[in-house]
Amino acid sequence: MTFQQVFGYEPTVRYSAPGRVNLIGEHTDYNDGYVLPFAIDRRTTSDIAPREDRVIRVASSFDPEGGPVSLSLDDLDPARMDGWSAYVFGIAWALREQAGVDLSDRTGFDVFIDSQVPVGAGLSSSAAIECGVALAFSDLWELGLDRKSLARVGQYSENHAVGAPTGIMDQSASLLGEQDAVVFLDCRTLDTAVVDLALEANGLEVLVVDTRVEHAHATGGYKARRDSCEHGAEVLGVPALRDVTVDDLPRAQELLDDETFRRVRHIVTEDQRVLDTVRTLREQGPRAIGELLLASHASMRDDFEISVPELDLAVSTAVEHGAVGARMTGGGFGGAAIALVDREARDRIAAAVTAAFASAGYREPTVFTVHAAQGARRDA
Ligand code: GAF
Repeated sequence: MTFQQVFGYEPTVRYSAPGRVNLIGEHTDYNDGYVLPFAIDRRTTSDIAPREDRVIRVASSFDPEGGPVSLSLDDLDPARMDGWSAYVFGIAWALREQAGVDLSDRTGFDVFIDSQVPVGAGLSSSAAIECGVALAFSDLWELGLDRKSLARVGQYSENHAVGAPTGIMDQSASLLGEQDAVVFLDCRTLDTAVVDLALEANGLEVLVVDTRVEHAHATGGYKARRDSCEHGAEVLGVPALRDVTVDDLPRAQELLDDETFRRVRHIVTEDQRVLDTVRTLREQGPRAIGELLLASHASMRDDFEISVPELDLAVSTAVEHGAVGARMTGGGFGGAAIALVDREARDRIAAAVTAAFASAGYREPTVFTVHAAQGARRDA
């Protein structure tokens, strides 16, 4: 399906934004910590044409109902948004609520979304929609918002219109990503540095194993982890777990119950692993980060308890067959793992993971490579 087929005329602009893979730094974003994601070469496009009235109409290639769904700028309210269209309407609403944009004399748009980012795989298909739409609305309404402000708008929409209590990593990666580089983000200040990944020069690739175990962050475990972290910070008397260091952990263990302590230990050690990964990438290159990736996975499996057997199997099989390192990526409870592999070992490792899933009786995973790509942009 296309914009033309749904709306009966041609769009005037096309924007696109990528999904993301997080190299390391999981669940640290809402703890004011550090993350190291990159935007991937799988994008979501938004074909758009301005309208003369105040209506926004949205349709997508993945909507089984076919659409379009309409909402007037006069009726923007999360209570009136549901399903995937909330990712689009929510951006207009968040521009008003979070960024303070006056929408009272604006006109609407027809929007058609098409996604190459697999939905539910933990690769931020939601941020890819939000960020392309946020950049487009900001440009078309001539708001002049910078990309960090748009990331905050996207996160606000995700939190309050979609209802998922996520941090700011995914929107930042989708908006700030650059080719062949990772985005080192301090989630407290939103200071960023682009760090060279240099995979090609080192003969390496990133393999994604989508376990096809679907996760959802609007419910369940994600929020429970966030609550534990907030509880831990409160008992330790700090604004956020970012303010706890590895040296503080023995004292934290005395003050916290066992489960909260393990959640806290994951965040504190993961923040340190992000800093160590940035330093290692800069000083030694990507071949030297394998142990850090593995330690991150172990911490998510044992302390934060957000892995699933399929992710553990993907990681252990990739490493047994020669991956430099591997870990689950994203929020957990399903989704995808990444493996850093030699280019020539890629097909062998992918086949080994697929075979291990078959032997274990798991659903066949989808395995593919990703490259670090440019963030949201106008394409046409
Ligand atoms: C999801 C969230 F959207 C991010 O904000 C982040 O917390 C991540 O899970 C875990 O690192 O992708």
